[in-house]
Amino acid sequence: MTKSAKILSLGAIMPIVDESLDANFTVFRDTDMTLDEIIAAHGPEIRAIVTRGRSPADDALMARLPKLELIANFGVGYDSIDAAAAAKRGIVVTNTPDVLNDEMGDFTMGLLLATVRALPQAERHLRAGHWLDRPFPLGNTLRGRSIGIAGMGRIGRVIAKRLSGFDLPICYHSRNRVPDLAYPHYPDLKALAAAVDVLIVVLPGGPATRNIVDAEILKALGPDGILINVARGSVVDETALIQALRDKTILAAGIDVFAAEPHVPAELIAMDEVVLVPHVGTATHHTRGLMAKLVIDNVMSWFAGKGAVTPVAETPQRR
Ligand code: 8YV
Repeated sequence: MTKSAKILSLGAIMPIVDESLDANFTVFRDTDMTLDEIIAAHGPEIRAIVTRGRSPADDALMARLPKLELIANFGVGYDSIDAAAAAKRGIVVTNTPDVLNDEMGDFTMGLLLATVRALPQAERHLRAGHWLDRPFPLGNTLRGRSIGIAGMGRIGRVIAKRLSGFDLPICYHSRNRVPDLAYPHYPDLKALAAAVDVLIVVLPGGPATRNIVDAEILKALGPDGILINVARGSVVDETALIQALRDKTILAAGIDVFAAEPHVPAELIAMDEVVLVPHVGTATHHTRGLMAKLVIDNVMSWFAGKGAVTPVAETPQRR
């Protein structure tokens, strides 16, 4: 173990991660001093970045850290990290896959049901005392709907498994058909949107999927359509979504992730037919604890000379 290794920590992650890193390494945090100050004083010696993905770990940052070997991301989605640039520089990127799949499956069912059955709105009705005057109006149902999942990776599969208990037709979009999945596959996202009336988005973020759910996809989803986004805010064109909700091009939306978190467009906040939650898909003690452990395991294993535990596909090598 290289106890003296210097690590840059980007964003507040979890106390357990901080404690573990502090016990084993020299850690500089952008929550204590500015990134420029850290790099000016220690840039040439920093060997790892630990990040929660709020600020970019791009090629420009990597270029300023000549000894960088490892970028450990707290989260399965690593769209804030330029993994291709890391690969070119021989830097290994790790994420936290699998440990959050079930949590995301549970959460997505919750957001779906909350949105379709207007549970937050019903609760607001009760809390405001309106029940004393009038019943909560009849609303939408999941019955008779078909569900499309955009993105059939590890989380998509768990979502499909959960949904299979709902007795509704399921189909999915992904670049390639998943060989062991019997659900109808749509290589074209627009065709999937046109075929279903609930679209659950679980695609990875990044340039390849930026605004992929645009006005055209929402139009294809149609006036009875419900959009659920548990992926990344960048995947949905927020302006188009606001317009589609206003024009009743789609019926409703349940959104966990936003383009400029923690900022949420005022137009969405003003709309009663959307359910908005603050990127809480994995936000439980249980799952965030597992994610934290995996981040620590990656860093410890790396500096013990045993390689990364969960390197991402772009950087499979173990230096
Ligand atoms: C976390 C996530 O909210 O895993 C992901 O990709 O988006 C979430 O689990 C996030 O990584 C923590 O900042």
